[in-house]
Amino acid sequence: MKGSKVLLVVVILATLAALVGCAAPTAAPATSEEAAAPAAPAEQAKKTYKDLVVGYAQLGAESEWRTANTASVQQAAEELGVTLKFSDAQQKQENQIKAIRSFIAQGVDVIGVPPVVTTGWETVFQEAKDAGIPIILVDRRADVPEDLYATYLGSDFVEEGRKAGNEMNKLLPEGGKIVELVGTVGSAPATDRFSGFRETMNPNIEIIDSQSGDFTRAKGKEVMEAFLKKYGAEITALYAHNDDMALGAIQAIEEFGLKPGTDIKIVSIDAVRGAFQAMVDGKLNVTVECNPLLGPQFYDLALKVVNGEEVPKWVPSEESVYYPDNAAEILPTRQY
Ligand code: GZL
Repeated sequence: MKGSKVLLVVVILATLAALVGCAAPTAAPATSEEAAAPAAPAEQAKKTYKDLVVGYAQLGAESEWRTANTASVQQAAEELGVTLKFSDAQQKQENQIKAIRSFIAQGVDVIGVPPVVTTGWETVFQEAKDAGIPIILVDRRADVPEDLYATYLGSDFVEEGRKAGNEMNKLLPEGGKIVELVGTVGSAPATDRFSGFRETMNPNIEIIDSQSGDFTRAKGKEVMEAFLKKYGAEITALYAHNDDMALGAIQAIEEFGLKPGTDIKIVSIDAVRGAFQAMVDGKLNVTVECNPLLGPQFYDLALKVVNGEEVPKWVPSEESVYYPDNAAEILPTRQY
């Protein structure tokens, strides 16, 4: 009897336990892996400017435009509290590539680069991608697959060339023979300004010579001296791919004994302060703006890219065209 009573008590207790939830768990016990798995990570904390680390592989210091671009990038970093690692490649691609590799090794969040020429970037951009560091093309484009850079912030150089061609047509309604100072060979601005100009230039204008002045004042003067020696007063106008080369050419034209802006009309690009002063002095006839003040826009894009936000593949700069008639009034307002 006793045994049966004990059994009855056990059955009653087991039933009670089940009813008050003390029952053995129905789910299978956690495996060691599941038990060790960390909680789902909270949403990755978004970076702010203050904890953003940026590498900028500047191409050089060849022109007033580049100086202004560097100042804009450095000043905006300071104002925003961004940690900027900056390098100057003295217009040598191998130095820009070294700088990018150094930024990768330092583990920056994002790299900005104005490629000195359009080719030769695929390997190092792939290294950055493999390291999970986005590349932002600033100022100049590179001929690489679109998955190797996050976005391009810069001008439409072909449109700048078209504008310059239209301005040359206005200066030479009867046509004429012109010479051309080309920018750095192989660079996006030189290639595009070359082709854009030829899209709009009137057929009564003949380009009798075209040489590279590498975007510098010194080289622009040197090449213009050679043009003047060869063609002299046959030259009715000059198309310069940037103001620095135009300012060098102006010196050469004066030393040759001709009047820049009158005997030889000049169309240039950038709209730096030196160009406005030359227009005030009657030595330059027009300058097509190319905006170097890209610092604030660059960091805005950098933060968005690092935080995984969508950005357009190309963010074009807003630009205008300037003439002598109001150059004196505008000059004091120019930031570069
Ligand atoms: C254009 C820039 C060019 C300028 C030159 O965006 O890359 O390089 O026109 C500069 O003055 O040297």
